[in-house]
Amino acid sequence: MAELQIIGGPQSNFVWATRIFCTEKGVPYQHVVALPHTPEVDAIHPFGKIPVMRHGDVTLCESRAIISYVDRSFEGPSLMPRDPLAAVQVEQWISIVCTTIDPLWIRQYYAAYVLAARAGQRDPDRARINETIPRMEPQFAIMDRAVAKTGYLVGESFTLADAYLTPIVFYMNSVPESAALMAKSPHLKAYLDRQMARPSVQQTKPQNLVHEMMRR
Ligand SMILES: N[C@@H](CCC(=O)N[C@@H](CS)C(=O)NCC(=O)O)C(=O)O
Repeated sequence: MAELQIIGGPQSNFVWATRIFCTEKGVPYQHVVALPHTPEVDAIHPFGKIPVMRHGDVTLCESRAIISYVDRSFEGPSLMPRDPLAAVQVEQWISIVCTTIDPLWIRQYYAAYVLAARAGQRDPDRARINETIPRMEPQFAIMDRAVAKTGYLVGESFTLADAYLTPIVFYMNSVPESAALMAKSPHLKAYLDRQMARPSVQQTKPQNLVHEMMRR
């Protein structure tokens, strides 16, 4: 069978979620490091976003489609529950993470750190952070409650919804203002500690994180 390639920078939370999934499923893959809007990515994603995937003649973009392809094409455990209601609850949380959590926590807030690190600046855009944190605070309370009961988003075990949320929460714990929100969210902090202990999460954890770059 052709080699599966997952293409994208390891720091991307969507690339990380995809790699967590492949690792949990036990599917071998080559991780090809490429940034958004580079030729190998633009050849597959019409808007140049990562991750993208290549498997023989098959190319795909968008993490959820890539994960679905891998899940349907390879043997191995799925991160989707068999129970129909639990399965759609996983889809519901993936959608919330992608359409509500990621845009504010990562694209708006954490991006202030990413942009500063890329520009070689020691300090992130303070106005952007000050505007964003008050809007994140109620969302932290909601996500704290969401994982309070079982330590997972759905049911009592790790699902694809957790593969999507874990990288984001990891980044939130790594920079000061969101780490302060994490300190006020004990269930979310315990959730992070639990998921970070998983071998699939450890094996795929990116190096060269922006908060480390900015401390240099
Ligand atoms: N819905 C996409 C989101 C992918 C995404 O936003 N990736 C980011 C990196 S984490 C990216 O490529 N950003 C570049 C851009 O938006 O132009 C997916 O699930 O794959």
